[in-house]
Amino acid sequence: LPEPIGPRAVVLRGFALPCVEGLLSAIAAIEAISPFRHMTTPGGFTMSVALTNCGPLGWTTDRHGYRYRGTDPATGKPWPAMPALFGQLARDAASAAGFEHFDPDACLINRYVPGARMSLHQDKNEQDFGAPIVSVSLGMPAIFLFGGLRRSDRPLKTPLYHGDIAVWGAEDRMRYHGIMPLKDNPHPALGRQRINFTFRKAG
Ligand code: MD3
Ligand code: FE
Repeated sequence: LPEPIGPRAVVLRGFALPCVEGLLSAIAAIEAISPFRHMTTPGGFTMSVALTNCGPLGWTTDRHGYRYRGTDPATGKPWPAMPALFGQLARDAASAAGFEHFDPDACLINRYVPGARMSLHQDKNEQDFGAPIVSVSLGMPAIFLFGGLRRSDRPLKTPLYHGDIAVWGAEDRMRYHGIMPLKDNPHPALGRQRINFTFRKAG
């Protein structure tokens, strides 16, 4: 049952559970080509979250700024292809949230360990703000911060558990959002990590 957290933002509890094994083996194949790494922000900070990407475009950050690229700066090669299972799951989740024909060209994969966090930000490096964003959570639970259109708007807090999928679009697309520092609650299958992947239409 979709849990609305905004006019066009929902959490689909457990939506990814039937395909967790397939998702984990796909991530193992992706990280063998493009390993998780800690990128540097334009402000010179090293992110506590480690990331990689799959699909035609991958989100990156360095001293020069945030941007999507067709190649992995660490390897110089294209990002690994987006597995068919990923594309299908993203489309099915978007459709369940009322966004038909979602066709992502980017999948950012974030890995959190205890203490890692993501401070409040907007996702605005994509070309197409008309498309929704679909986010899949695996492993340790996290507290998601869901704010407003201004950084100063007090955020709502909602937990994201193993297997949950969140979908955001339309008037909720530009909301500030973030993840509270992860508590150390080891997950039975994934241990001391949380993996989140977000599907976007970036190009
Ligand atoms: C709400 N990741 O990578 S996913 C990110 O759990 C990011 O790793 C978080 O924010 C994570 O940019 C949160 C949920 C999410 C993604 C995009 C959104 C929520 C969003 C865009 C607009 C509003
Ligand atoms: Fe974000």
